[in-house]
Amino acid sequence: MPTHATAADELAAGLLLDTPTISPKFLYDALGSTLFEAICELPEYYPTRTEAGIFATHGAAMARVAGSGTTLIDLGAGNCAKAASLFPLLQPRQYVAVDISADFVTDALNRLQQRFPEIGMLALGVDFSRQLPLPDTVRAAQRLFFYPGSSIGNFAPDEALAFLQRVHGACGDDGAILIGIDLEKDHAVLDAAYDDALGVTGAFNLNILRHANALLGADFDVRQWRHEGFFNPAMSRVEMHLTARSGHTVRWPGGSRHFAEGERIHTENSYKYREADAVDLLARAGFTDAQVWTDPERWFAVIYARGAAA
Ligand code: AVJ
Repeated sequence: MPTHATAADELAAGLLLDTPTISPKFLYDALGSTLFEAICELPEYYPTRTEAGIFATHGAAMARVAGSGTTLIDLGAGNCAKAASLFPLLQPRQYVAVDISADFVTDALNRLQQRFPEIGMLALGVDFSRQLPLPDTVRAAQRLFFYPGSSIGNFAPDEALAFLQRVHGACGDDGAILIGIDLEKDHAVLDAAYDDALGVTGAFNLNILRHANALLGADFDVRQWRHEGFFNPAMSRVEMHLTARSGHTVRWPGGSRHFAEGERIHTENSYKYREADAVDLLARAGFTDAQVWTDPERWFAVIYARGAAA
């Protein structure tokens, strides 16, 4: 997408593809972000609590290899809670919260600054999935890029590599990455995590249509659509789709599309890695000396890797 394309242009272009598509970034309007927080509370959605368990068990070991006084750069900081829970162990010198929505982050950061007055704090509102422009106010020394939650899973593997190469480029000689990556596992566990009994993930997925209505002026009727979320083993990814319950036409200013009964809109991929493939991906991006921490079931990995050999 050219950078001047508006959200409306991007949505319309996606809906007119042979495989109609809406980017997962449109899942996160205000309601969508709240629904995602609810997903993280579901018994079926293991990633958030499994990763939190790994930080709780191995956070001190991570802090030892990272060293104190880092420039902690949080990619997709949101409410800054994950990074903040590591402050007492990591003792960063500066905390840089990067998120698409600068407003949201700024509020969270102001509250955090009261609790940790000794840490320099900076909020940056950028879509870092496209580029990673860091202003001079971000310290160059000891950069530690923090990318938890398996957000990397939304990228296809080639995009993930390009993204990690960009992060590596911003690392300098003494920089590093601390990344959370969801691992391949029993398919039934994956299916349940993305198609939960309460239907919260379904509501989260369907809400993308309300967001598209708001941004594009489309007339999606949520009741005409059904959620699907399942693991695709051939692609090693969970896919989310919305499936038309009956044939109908969706209209928006300047366009329309007819959907046949059963036709799908692809809304998300969430790639799952084998531990060795995750380490290999980091190595191909230029990182070295990877250290991996996992949970007892090996469902999720937190990996620390250096920008250059120590
Ligand atoms: C925020 C992209 C890591 O892929 O598990 C949760 C989003 N989608 N349930 C994920 C999501 C459906 C989540 N990420």
